[in-house]
Amino acid sequence: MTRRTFLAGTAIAGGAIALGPALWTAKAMAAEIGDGDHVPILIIGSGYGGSVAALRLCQAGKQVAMIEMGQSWTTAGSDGKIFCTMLKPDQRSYWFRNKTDQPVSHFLGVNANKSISPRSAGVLDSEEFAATRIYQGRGVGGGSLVNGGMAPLPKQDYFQQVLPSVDATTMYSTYFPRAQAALGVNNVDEGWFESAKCYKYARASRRTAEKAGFATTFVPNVYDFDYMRREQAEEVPRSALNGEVIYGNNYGKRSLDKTYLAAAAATGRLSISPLHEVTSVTPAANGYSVAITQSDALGNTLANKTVTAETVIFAAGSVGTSKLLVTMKAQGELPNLADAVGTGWGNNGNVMVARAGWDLTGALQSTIPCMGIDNWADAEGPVFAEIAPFPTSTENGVNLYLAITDNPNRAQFTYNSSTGKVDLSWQSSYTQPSITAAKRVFDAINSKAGTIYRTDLFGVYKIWGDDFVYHPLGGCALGQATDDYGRLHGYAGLYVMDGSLIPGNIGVNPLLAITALAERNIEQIIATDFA
Ligand code: FAE
Repeated sequence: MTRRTFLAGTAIAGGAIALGPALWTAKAMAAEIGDGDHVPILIIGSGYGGSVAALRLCQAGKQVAMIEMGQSWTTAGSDGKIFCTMLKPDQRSYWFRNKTDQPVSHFLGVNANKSISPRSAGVLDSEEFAATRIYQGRGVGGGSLVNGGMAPLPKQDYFQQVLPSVDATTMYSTYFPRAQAALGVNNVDEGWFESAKCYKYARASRRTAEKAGFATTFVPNVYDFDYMRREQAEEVPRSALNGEVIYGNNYGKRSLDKTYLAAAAATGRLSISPLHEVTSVTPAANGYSVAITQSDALGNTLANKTVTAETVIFAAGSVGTSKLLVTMKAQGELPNLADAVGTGWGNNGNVMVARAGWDLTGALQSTIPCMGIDNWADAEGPVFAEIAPFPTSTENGVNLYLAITDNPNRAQFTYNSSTGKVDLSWQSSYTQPSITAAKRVFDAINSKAGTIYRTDLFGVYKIWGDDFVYHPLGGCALGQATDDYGRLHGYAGLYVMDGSLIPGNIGVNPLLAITALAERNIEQIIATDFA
């Protein structure tokens, strides 16, 4: 067994992290769906919502077929690694692009994007809409493959405000702890953090934030902090300390393929079909007819398949699920879907910004953030700002932040019959409330620290990274487009189970909330609809 397959074998049993062979997952992927198949349960997408549903249904004795448009990410490239680094992006990095589309697109005002070839099914998609780009993971494991792994608990009163029909007390006593255990959420050793070379950047940002009177907080993560400690001690191959994250981590990260999906596959009841994209779902005599296109990694169509399923769970993410459902409704395939389908989309108030500090931030930076500035209690502009790395492997003095704000603006997905695509009504000006709130924090920090905003990272003379999103949420809000557990109105057997259920904002990085909400919903659905 190679190191990678060993690491890939981290699995969960009854909530606790255990180790097991990755062969389980590999076997699940070998049993891909065939044209004409009839399956009891089909799940579209293998991110957080889909993986939770798959595990709990498999554990309840159900046979589950999971369909994923991205790759399985189990085969090493010519460099012996599954994923490429951020400093040396190649065809594994982006979803069908000739050039990288980095969130931090410039350095010293010069466009830092690089050519990549051939165009292929890379792990990170930056999907373009009229006024924003939405970053999403593509592959078995969805966003867990590319994200920073930050897993903070939402503030309970804000959670209750966003999802009033959900009993927050039970969420915080039962489903959040269940999700944390199953995801392998852990905390950085605070003593180690204080002297860790790789977190010099976080300590520098903490110092300036605290000088300006802002509180900072450690943020839990799914990356194995003990592994990171050993990376720094040069005992194990480096990942977070080798510029790996948004194009995948080769080691250390407990992505879904190593947790929920490995455990689901271990039941023997899960099949996963990678590089299969669902294009339509329509009612049929024995449930729903699902059209699927199978492609190779270069995008060539290998097969068009039609299968039937008694139950279909949409877990294609906020964008993927919304796109499918608004298209099916507009084309008259699922006409009885609620009018709320496609509405209420938000960007979790995301905006990025950087300061040119005086403090050294370190040549060695962990790509995995572990600290945030918490100014959420500011009624005039709540902000939770992740202290982000900027790992260029040289000292660059950049203090980078991803601010999450309480932006009230919402957009709608609509099917455009002339292009055959789905549009999103988000406008550039909608990000202004996020900038205004973030300025309250970073103007104060700059003023106290005698520093300035960097204007060279998001374009030429551009301060705010305000035209892209890491945290798409909503489009199929719980209690509006669905009932209070994700059942789609108008169609028995159709469910939604992903970030599209959360209407636009959750106040912190969303992976834990998406996972816990899915745990809550699938438990109820199994108890009532599959009894
Ligand atoms: P998601 O994980 O996106 O999974 C949906 C899956 O469905 C994907 O694998 C798609 O490829 C697949 N799919 C879509 N359409 C189809 C189709 N038609 N047919 C078949 N498959 C399809 O959905 N969140 C945090 O909480 N902490 C972080 O530190 C963090 N960092 C991030 C960094 C980056 C660069 C990015 C892009 C995101 C980050 N996020 C973070 C956001 C987080 O990953 C995201 O909210 C969740 O992954 C969303 O989970 P879902 O289950 O909704």
